[in-house]
Amino acid sequence: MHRGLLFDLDGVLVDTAKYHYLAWSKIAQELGLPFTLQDNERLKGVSRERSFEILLELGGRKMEAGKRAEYCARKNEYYLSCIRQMTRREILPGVCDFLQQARKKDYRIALGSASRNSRLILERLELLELFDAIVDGTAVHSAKPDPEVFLQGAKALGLAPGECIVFEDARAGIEAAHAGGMPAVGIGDKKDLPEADLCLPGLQGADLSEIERRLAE
Ligand code: B16
Ligand code: MG
Repeated sequence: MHRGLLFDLDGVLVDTAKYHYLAWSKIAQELGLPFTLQDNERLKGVSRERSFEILLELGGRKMEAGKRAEYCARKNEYYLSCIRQMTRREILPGVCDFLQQARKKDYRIALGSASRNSRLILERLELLELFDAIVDGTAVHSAKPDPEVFLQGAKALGLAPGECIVFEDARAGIEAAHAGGMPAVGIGDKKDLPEADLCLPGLQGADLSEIERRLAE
C-alpha cells in the first residue's frame, strides 16, 4: 500500500499538447520550418527549450542561444493565450473522480510536471486545491528522464520515493519514476509505454485498490 500519488500534467490530467502544437506551429510558420502533428509527439514531456531545439533540428537549422530564448518566450505567449481560456470542461475523463477517490483514501497528492505554466493550468481547471504539493518546471533543474521532479514531489509530500506511485503518459516520465525508485502507471498503450508497471487507457473508471493489487503482483 502506497501513501502518495504523483501526477504528470499534460496527457494525464489534461490535453495541453494541442495548445503546445498550435503555439509551436506559429513559430514554425514564422521561421519557415516544417512541423506536423506527428512531429509534435516528440515534444511531449520535453522542456520548452529542448522542444525548440527539436523544432530547429527538424528543419536542419541552427540558432544562437539568445535568439532561441526570444523564440521560446514568444511561443510561451502564444501558448498562454490558449491556456488562459481553458475551463474545467477540459479536464480529462475520470480525473476528478480519481482525485476525490485518492483523497477519501488519505493518499497525499502532488503534481510532477515539466511545465512552468502548470499552476496557471490547475487554477483554470479549478483543481489546485486537490493538490498537496506542486513540483514543476519552475522548481526543477533536470528534466525527465532525470528523477528530480518526482523525488522533489515525494519529499514535498513528506514521503519516501517508494511510498509513492507515479502516473505518466511519456516514456521519459516512466523512466524518471523508475530512476527515482517509484512504480509507474502508464497512461496510454502498453506498446508505447513498455516499461510501465501497468498501463491504463486513462483515469476514467480507475480504481486505486485494483491499481495497488496489480502493482503488488
Ligand atoms: P511549458 P508535462 C510538458 O508537460 C509538456 O508535455 C511538454 O510538451 C512541454 O514542452 C513542457 O511541459 C514544458 O511546458 O512550456 O509550459 O513550461 O507532460 O511534463 O506535464
Ligand atoms: Mg505528460
